[in-house]
Amino acid sequence: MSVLKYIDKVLKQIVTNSPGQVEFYQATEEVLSSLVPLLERYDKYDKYNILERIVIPERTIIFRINWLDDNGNIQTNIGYRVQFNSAIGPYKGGLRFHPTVNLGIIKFLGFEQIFKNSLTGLNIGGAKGGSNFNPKGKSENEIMKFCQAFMIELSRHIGERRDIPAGDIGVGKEELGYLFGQYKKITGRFEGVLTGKGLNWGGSLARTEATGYGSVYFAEHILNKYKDSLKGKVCAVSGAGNVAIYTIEKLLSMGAKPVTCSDSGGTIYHKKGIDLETLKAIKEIERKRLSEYVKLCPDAEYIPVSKYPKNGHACWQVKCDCAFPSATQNELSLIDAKALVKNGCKLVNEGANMPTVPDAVRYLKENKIFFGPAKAANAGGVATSQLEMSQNASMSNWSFNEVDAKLKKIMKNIFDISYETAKEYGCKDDLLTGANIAGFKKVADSMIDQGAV
Ligand code: NDP
Ligand code: 2IT
Repeated sequence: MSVLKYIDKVLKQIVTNSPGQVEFYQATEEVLSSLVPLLERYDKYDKYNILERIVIPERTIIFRINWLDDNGNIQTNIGYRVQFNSAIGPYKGGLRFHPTVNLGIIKFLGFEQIFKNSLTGLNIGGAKGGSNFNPKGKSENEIMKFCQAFMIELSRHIGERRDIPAGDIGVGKEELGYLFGQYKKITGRFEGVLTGKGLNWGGSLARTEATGYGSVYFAEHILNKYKDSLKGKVCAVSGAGNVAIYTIEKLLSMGAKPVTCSDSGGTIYHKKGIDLETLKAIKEIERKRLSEYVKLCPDAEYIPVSKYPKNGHACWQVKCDCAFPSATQNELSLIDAKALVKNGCKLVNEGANMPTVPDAVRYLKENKIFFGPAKAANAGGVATSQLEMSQNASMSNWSFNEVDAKLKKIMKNIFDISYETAKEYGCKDDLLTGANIAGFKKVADSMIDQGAV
């Protein structure tokens, strides 16, 4: 069978076997279609049927979560943990709490995580989990009750050598604290079963900053390769959560000027540069809406979602040199890509998972815009999670600078392997293809080594 027919057959099987999982189709199509040069060079992946095997999770756990709200009413949510692939290490990946969460979203994230984790060069397998629970508007007590109920079931499936969840959208320090406390209560074990933990109870310095910092390090490597740098660059950033805040922090420290950020209500455009302290105060301390920003910085502009262009996002309509989508999937559309190109943007670096729609990725490529693909660009978070696991296993604590130095080295290695692999397979400068091939090859070869399990 020709390579293209093989890929097409597997993509059709996915649609048949996983009805309605559109984000999962999008993620698998992107990865599988980029593997053509690899599959043409080696027939072993076809011989051992790797494509058909790698798109099916090793285990999918779906469970009911019942918890009592502040009025004593029973609330119900759905919980997921997709343990996708353990060929190169224990399952590893975050938990997302957001009302839009469904099986297709968790599977797309888990699938991406396999290759991202492989690219870090560390021994971690791929997984993702979460719930359709909406933390917005819930009291602290309700969030704790939900996390405890979620962990009652999840605790049966995880462990420091088995599956190590972490945060993602809607899951930060507080949620991880409640989850960890409940795991310890149920199992009686104080172990590195979660990452992103509080610093007093086994967390690693620099894990909070790692995804955003790593994303900026990756963008700098791209620009350096072409004799440029972030210094003095005007940057559009979306999101106002963990990844966006620490992307903005690092951009500022590298002499760039981030001018936008956003939440689900709207976008801030601050032409003279985002005020990091104000952003942190609103989002990390007071946990309020981003619209508050203009009260404290009246020279900034707030664009509510109702004023966004049709099928577009306000963050990508501004004049900028670099764009850092750092909120959620499919947040940068073809219309946005066109606006970015028109306004002179030279680089799109994905801090979020799969933020750029496929048409927009194609358009950016046709227009020779540098592109940092999510799997590579945002891998600093999970890589630093593994550094947290290392510290937990050896009962040691590394300094911020030690962890940051390791993170920098890992991001450099990820850039190099993505760049070199693209070149080796005849797709020079196409970091998306390079990252996909490099990430896939290590996992697929390991699956072959380990036989039909
Ligand atoms: P947070 O929950 O800290 O922040 C998410 C931000 O994105 C918020 O500002 C939120 O706005 C906004 N957002 C989320 N969903 C939507 C939506 N549907 N529409 C508009 N805005 C939305 O999450 P993180 O910063 O941790 O995650 C951001 C992205 O980065 C995600 O794609 C995640 O998968 C990815 N990522 C995260 C890593 C990590 O270590 N945390 C590692 C690698 C990737 P609002 O508050 O209004 O909902
Ligand atoms: O998408 C991601 O890489 C994360 N949410 C972080 C996962 C982790 O295990 O740190």
